[in-house]
Amino acid sequence: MAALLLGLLLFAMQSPPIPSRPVVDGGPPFPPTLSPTDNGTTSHPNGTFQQLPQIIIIGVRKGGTRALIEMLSLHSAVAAAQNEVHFFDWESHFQKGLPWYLSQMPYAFPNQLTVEKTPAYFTSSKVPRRIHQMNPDIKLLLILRDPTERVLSDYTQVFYNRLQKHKRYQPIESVLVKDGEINLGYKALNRSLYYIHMQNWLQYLPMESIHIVDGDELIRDPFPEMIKVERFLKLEPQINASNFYFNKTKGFYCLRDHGRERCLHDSKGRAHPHVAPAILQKLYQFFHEPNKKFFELVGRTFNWK
Ligand SMILES: *[C@@H]1O[C@H](CO)[C@@H](O)[C@H](O)[C@H]1NC(C)=O
Ligand SMILES: *[C@@H]1O[C@H](CO)[C@@H](O)[C@H](O)[C@H]1NC(C)=O
Ligand SMILES: *[C@@H]1O[C@H](CO)[C@@H](O)[C@H](O)[C@H]1NC(C)=O
Ligand SMILES: *[C@@H]1O[C@H](CO)[C@@H](O)[C@H](O)[C@H]1NC(C)=O
Ligand SMILES: CC(=O)N[C@H]1CO[C@H](CO)[C@@H](O)[C@@H]1O
Repeated sequence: MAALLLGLLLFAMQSPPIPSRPVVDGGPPFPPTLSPTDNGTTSHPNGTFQQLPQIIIIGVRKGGTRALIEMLSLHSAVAAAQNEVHFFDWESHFQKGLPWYLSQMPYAFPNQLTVEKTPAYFTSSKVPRRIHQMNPDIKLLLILRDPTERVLSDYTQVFYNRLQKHKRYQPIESVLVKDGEINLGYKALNRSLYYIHMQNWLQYLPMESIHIVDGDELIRDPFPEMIKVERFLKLEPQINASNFYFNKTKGFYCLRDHGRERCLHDSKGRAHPHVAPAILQKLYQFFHEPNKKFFELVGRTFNWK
């Protein structure tokens, strides 16, 4: 009973999502917020309760968000939502308001932080203002990979999805290049223009609230990247090297959690399509300037080609 009451008390303390500060640009009003009597879905006799996330993994698509949330879940003070919630980017979800968002959250113990991941948030222009409005002190994790690699992964995912549904698909070269030039209309290309999206986030949230995880490093050697994540989130150091082991068949790391071993879904390690070296070269060149702008914006460089 004490645990239940504590849970409710903590919920009451953490729930006010109504920003005390004025909205930055006076956008449309926020949909229905939580009322103090709204306890229905928030507590459970086993001492757990639902809370709005204190941490959101905002992207990027194909950056390694699934790996990141799985690795973060190794920490006992983290409760992670299973599915991608798409609250801030899908209008039909957003209009249901924060009570609905809350109902999508995992049951957490009072000492746990809640995290959800929706990779589409990073590139959706409406999302930064909405997240800031819910909680200006939110902590964001953004996992990025080499923009060219990311485009190829993005294409590969769409390609397999269409293949499965027996739909037509275009060869990669014809979506990447139009009339001999890089095709700016290709959406996957835009998603890799990180600085454009980052500028939008930084209008609403300070860099101190956003930790960038190096997705290429996380794949190569997850442990050091996860130490940085723990530190950023001010979590007690708990994740350790024995939580990871290299699977030679797969060619990447799998997780060991209290003796339980698990690897990510096979789609996560798919080979990319072959791209003509000349086009690949063009792509690397194309991202050179945008990458530089991104490094300046975030005050940090990445080992991208
Ligand atoms: C507590 O109850 C919730 C709601 O039924 C359930 O989802 C969760 O798994 C339970 N947690 C534990 C640790 O028993
Ligand atoms: C890329 O996306 C951003 C944000 O959605 C948009 O403002 C911009 O016009 C797009 N650029 C191109 C070249 O499509
Ligand atoms: C690493 O963490 C696991 C729990 O996830 C624990 O059982 C183990 O003792 C830890 N190992 C070291 C070397 O701290
Ligand atoms: C390593 O990966 C292979 C291929 O996906 C899989 O069959 C096997 O179970 C994995 N082994 C371990 C110990 O994770
Ligand atoms: C523990 C607690 O206060 N539960 C209340 C939550 O709200 C419903 C009505 O909406 C009450 O019936 C519960 O007693």
